[in-house]
Amino acid sequence: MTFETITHETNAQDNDGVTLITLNRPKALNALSSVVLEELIEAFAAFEADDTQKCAVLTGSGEKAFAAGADIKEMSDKPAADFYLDDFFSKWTSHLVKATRKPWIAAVNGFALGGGCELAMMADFIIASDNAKFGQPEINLGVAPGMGGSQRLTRAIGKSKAMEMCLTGRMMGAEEAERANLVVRVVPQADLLADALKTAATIAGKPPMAAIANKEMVNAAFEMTLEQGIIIERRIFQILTASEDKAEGMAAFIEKREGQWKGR
Ligand code: DAK
Repeated sequence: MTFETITHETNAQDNDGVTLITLNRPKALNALSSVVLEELIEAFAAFEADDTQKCAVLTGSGEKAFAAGADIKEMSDKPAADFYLDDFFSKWTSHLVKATRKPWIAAVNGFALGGGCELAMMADFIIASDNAKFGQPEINLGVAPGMGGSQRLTRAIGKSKAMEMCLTGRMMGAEEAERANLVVRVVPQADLLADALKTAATIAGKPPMAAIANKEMVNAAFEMTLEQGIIIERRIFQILTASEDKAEGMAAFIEKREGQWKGR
């Protein structure tokens, strides 16, 4: 697929079922304009619809930024009524997250600020380069997070740190982000994409329906009580026991061979 502000590549390495989506406005530090928004939604819809693609990686082009936030130049003279009437950012906060049930990873290479941090947190998990910097600096512009940052950051790193970051606008470096559980791990910048693609390929090699189910279960932990979440987990587990991949997976284990997945 061809886009203006992002690139979209299926089977990023060796027909591996991994889609690579790259924010591609490096001169503007991959700022998230409304065109980027529309194109990302389209790219994620294509990923979801393509049965050959099992896991995606989202990253930023250039060495400086994953995304330095929503496009300030585009927003600067937009009337408040338009923000309200267009329900600005609703497409990001609800649409994009629900656009795919398949797993996807954010590979954060440099600044992930404002909407960039919020976009990364929409991923199933984040792998960061050693120069990554996360922040919600919207307060410096007289606004506040508008794509879920106050909620997802708080759930990820706890109230104290999230509150301090939102109120001061300070950036958090990669090591601190790992200590705070915002990211899975930190790798040298030169290794980031390879690490993320390899991780995605590992996931893409798992039984696809079980991957979707595992994602759904973990996400349920953020939406419901422990008791409700445990019921959801048990029900999904029980459904998976009826799948062809469960029969294949257990047979493959007993026969000491690799499983051949059908995704059903
Ligand atoms: N938007 C547009 N352009 C950006 C940008 C952004 N967010 N960030 C950087 N750029 C552009 C710069 O303008 C510059 O372009 P030229 O001047 O060369 O044309 C180019 O990228 C390189 O940036 P710098 O020259 O500034 O590079 P430095 O290395 O000196 O600094 C920086 C890097 C990341 C520290 C700095 O660029 C920076 O502070 N950027 C802004 C970071 C930021 O504030 N992000 C949050 C954006 S606000 C809501 C409405 C709005 C929002 C929320 C809710 N509601 C209605 C509900 C706000 C959301 C946001 O994300």
